Amino acid sequence: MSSKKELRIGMVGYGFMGRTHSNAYRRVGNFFPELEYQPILKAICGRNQERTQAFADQWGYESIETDWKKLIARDDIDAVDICTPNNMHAEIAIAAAEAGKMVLCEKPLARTVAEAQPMVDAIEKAGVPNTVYFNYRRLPSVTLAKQLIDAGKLGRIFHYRANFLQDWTISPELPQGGEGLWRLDNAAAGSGVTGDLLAHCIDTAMWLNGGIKDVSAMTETFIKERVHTGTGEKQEVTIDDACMFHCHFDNGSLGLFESTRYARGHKALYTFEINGEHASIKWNLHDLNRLEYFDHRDESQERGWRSIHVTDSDHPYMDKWWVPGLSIGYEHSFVHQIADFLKALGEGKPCSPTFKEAQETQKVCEAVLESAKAKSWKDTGVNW
Ligand code: SOE
Repeated sequence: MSSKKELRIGMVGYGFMGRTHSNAYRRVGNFFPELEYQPILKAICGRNQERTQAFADQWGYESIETDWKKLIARDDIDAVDICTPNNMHAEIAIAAAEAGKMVLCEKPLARTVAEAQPMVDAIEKAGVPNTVYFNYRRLPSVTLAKQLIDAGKLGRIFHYRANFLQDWTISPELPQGGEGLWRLDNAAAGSGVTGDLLAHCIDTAMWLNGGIKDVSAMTETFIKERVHTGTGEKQEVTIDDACMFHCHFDNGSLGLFESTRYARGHKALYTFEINGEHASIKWNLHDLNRLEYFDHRDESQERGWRSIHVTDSDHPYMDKWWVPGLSIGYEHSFVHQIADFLKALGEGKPCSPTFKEAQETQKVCEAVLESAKAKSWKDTGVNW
């Protein structure tokens, strides 16, 4: 019999994100044995009974629900994990918080700032532990970048550059809406690449380099009409297929961000580069165990970009995994997020990014979309 405290999870949604979160809950206890809490996969909730049961069998959930309200009403659920399309985040999160459940929500927090605000209010009123899955922060290479910046290695920061490039929506035959393709439907997603991909870049950027003050953006929708899976009819596409913006950070540095689903050849190329007075950092998701570092203070003849393989036991999180030199992957960022959530829970501390912090990212996304529409600079109102 384990001496650990149980954290009984009820998850809503079993798509791609349902798998990443479920995997993390299953792995975390094996690799972070010191944690006071052990997640228990109590229930998975989805509308289709057969497929929900199949998911439960595959991932080891004890039971299923087909109505999320019933899941939230259950006494044997401590934490609700939301993996649904974005348009359902608010209703579920608010109801879960009001029922006194902890809430872990997939990004982006909501479709708009207005939709996210009552979520933040409900969470704060209920005082329940919460977090939003901006998982890339938890890759050891990205956390190492944070440590180097916080230690002052870069000195004053001048530039922050980030891209998130994909190519999966180029075909005009691809419908919008429905399972898997709700990301193309503005009613379900709230936006296109801005909420789906740039939200990641913005979260990482503000975590590493502080608040974003104002933005100037442009967006494009390359395919103007697509068949909607719901109606079977061709309908206007209102998501942003591509978005570029530049910005000022509170610390005076300049930011440049680009995201698109039309960069042929790129599946999920998230990159960032930060240029400081003394040093620069480069990172890319396709080589996620590495961090590139250039330090101008090195001896001039030996000066150059170092490629740090972030797999040593003194690198962030890496003492938990294999032996030095052996890599980890994308899924580990989710394991680390759950580990950090459980650690914070044990210590009675918040786990960043909280709903309140994710609302700041939402504000930047909204300012970006408004700026593109108005063709003018917009203040974000961010308080980082
Ligand atoms: C979209 O293709 C997507 O799956 C995003 O929704 C995720 O947040 C991102 O991490 C990878 O790409």
